[in-house]
Amino acid sequence: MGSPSAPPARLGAFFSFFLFFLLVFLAVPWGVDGGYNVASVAGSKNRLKARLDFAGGTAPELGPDVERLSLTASLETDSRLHVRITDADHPRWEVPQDVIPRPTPELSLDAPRPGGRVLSTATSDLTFAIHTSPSFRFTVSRRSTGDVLFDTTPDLVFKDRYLELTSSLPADRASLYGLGEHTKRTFRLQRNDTFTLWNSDIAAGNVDLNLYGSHPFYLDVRSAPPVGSRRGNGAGAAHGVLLLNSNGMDVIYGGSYVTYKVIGGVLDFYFFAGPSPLAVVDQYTQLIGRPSPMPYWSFGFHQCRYGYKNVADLEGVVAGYAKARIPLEVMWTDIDYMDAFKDFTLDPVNFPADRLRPFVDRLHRNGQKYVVILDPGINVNTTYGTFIRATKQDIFIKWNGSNYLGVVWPGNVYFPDFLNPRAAEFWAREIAAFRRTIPVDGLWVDMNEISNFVDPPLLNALDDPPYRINNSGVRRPINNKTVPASAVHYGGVAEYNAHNLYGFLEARATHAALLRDTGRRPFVLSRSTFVGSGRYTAHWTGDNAATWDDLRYSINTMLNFGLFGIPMIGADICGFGGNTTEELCSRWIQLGAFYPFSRDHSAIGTVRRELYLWESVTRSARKALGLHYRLLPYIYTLMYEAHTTGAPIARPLFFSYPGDVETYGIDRQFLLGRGVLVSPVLEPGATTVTAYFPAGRWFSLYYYSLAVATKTGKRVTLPAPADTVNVHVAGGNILPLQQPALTSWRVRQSVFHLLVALGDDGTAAGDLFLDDGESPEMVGARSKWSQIKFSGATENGGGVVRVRSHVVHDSYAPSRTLVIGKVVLMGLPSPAPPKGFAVYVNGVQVDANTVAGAAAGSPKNGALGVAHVGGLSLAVGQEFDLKVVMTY
Ligand code: MIG
Repeated sequence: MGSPSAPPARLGAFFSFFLFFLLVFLAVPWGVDGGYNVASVAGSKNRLKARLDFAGGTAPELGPDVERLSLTASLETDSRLHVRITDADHPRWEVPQDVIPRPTPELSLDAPRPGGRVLSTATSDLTFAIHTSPSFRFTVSRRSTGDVLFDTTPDLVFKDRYLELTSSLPADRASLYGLGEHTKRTFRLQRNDTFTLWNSDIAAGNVDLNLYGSHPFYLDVRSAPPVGSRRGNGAGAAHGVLLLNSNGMDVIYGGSYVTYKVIGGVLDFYFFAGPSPLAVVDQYTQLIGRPSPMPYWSFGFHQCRYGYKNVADLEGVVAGYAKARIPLEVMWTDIDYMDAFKDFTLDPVNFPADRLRPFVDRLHRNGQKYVVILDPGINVNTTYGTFIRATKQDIFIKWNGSNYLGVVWPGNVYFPDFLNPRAAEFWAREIAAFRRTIPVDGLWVDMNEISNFVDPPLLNALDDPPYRINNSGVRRPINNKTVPASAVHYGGVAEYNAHNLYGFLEARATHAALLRDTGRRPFVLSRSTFVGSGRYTAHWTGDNAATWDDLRYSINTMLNFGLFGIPMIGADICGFGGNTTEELCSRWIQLGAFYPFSRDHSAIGTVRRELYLWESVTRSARKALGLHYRLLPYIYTLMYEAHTTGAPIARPLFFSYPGDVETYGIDRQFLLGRGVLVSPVLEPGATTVTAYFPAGRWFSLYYYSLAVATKTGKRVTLPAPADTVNVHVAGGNILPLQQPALTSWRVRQSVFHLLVALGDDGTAAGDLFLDDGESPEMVGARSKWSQIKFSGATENGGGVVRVRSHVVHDSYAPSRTLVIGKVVLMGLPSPAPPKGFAVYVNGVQVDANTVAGAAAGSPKNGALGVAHVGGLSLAVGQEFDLKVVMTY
């Protein structure tokens, strides 16, 4: 190679070789050189402790290096590895135990014994190893495949206000998701994506900026086993990585590496073994807390607007929905209802109690709900009761010796310090008192990043740390448009450390307040969130714009919050900012009807966008929401799954098809649960949609007919007329459905249908969870619920289909009076495939008794048969064995 006689091809090869190194050189994150040496290691097979000594050589402008570090690593469960690196000699800020309770390394490492530098047990798929050359670094590997999942570089930096750690990634095999909150153009991370985490009131219409919440968690799916891997096909193995840290940070994803640059706290990593994506979120939410159950009604459709003028305006909107026969479950009111934007007050002219209260009572009589907004800032005003009580309780955030004075909608405000237990108590009392006047069903907590209309001055070093995170994309000071980092919370905690926790803490206090006052399951919607917020709150994506781009990006954010353990998530339907158009709004409700949290909302001064305002939008809304309401029992069952296992309600395709690498980049479609695929139109002027269908059979949920059958997965262009969104169910699933109605309360009383979509193997399965939808706990000692498992299978080469129900739990009494009136069988095998065939139901038995009057109807021709078995009356809470005999 390189000899003078080398042919040009080899010269070319030489140059590509050279170019390769040049690229590698350019791709390596040249951060701050640092490093530590391993001074000692002690431990056992599943826990170890190491001491690291500073080896020298880092940027002095970022402050002095911490001389001695302490590392603890522990296999806390069979699927969770915890690695924590902190100052060996001085305590540092960490996410409080009270925020995320977790086993402390001290507790789990009582008696370290001398041992190796490796953690590995027979039952854990994760292994951990400390390496000492050229200096300290560590790796996390998957034992079953030998795949290295996390592989730190030796240039660890640990200063008081600057921590830096990089892990290499196999660029060709790793697909990463998560890290937020940011509006992203794609769901899968792109090389050179950077994520600044610093909660900020920045409109969601901006891509790639730090928004309202902080979630330093990613999920990594590896597409193929590493070269030379010890065991079979590792394709689709997923793991999760959390950096449990509430300080500001930049996370840089370079394709072949991920770098964390953090301005405080400790390096507290958790690794979740998966290997399925569902297992990762299960393991993740086991640590950070399971998603709170949401009331049944919150899965209905919500209408809001910033700028409703008065109670008559609200009444007109409710009437508009009723007249158009579009479901409306929840009416909302933004800050307009308040007297001069003061929390817990009513505008005496436009929203007086004697007008608003009867309005809310009427909603309630009609089975509808009412939610209002609260902002954290309490107006500084000595004639305002809430302010007087808060002042007496002394619960505000402090700064420079007195309450920190900010400016938000009401003018001058102080902010309750929700780290102070007295603040939560104050909040609960104000909410309870307000509910005596207006019995709201839920609360919406906005502006809790905290948003501030003024920029506080820089008081001390905390306000201007040596490393500037990329706040707002321009490295603007962390103090801008929020409470100063030098502000002080209860217990002397600096805002610098606790900033990202404020929304979490306010949502927690609001959740507790509602629970205490109502005794029912709270509904809280919070703009700002942190790791674990799903325990208390739903989330919406914030101030998007009425653009086709934002319509599309809403899927990415929705899927991300599913990973973050906040499955109740949606974007402002029809777009918040700017003027929407009829077509955009029509397509938006077609997608938004399938957001777990489905709310139309818009900004003051923009065109109104209630769904009944246009004929075409009305048609779309009726059709999409009609299907959504039929799916309510299925969706609510997904809430149960989310609450008990962390499974997102809206999921990326790879959650069900992790072995299909084609699904890894799909973010224009998503799944509800395991097998309902939503493929919305996301472009203007389109009358078709090109959608990817993973291997299997897919049936239209509108036509109950086979739409796509594929052995390998394929892209299909489907008609998408103006009023229609494509929604399909995968073979293998059984969906419990009810009848559409204008409120969920009416849906709940209607007859069930079971939709049995048989898979290629002739079987199907599905679940149903039922309770009253509003008891505080979904499952627990005091709650009553029913859980039923359905299974379907063909017998006799398709001549018989058996559908069985297995009652796992049945303490929710109405499940005995609710009945399944109809079973639809889809995917009946064809004896003569190319020609098509007709199928007739010949007899129906329940538990071996022939059912008189069970009518068989509408056989269909086609490659796979469909049969409707009506006239049934199968009690939901009782086991049955339904046998349908077919002739062809
Ligand atoms: O400064 O309450 O994201 O949904 O309509 C704006 C008025 C304050 C921001 C929220 C938006 C809400 C608006 N709020």
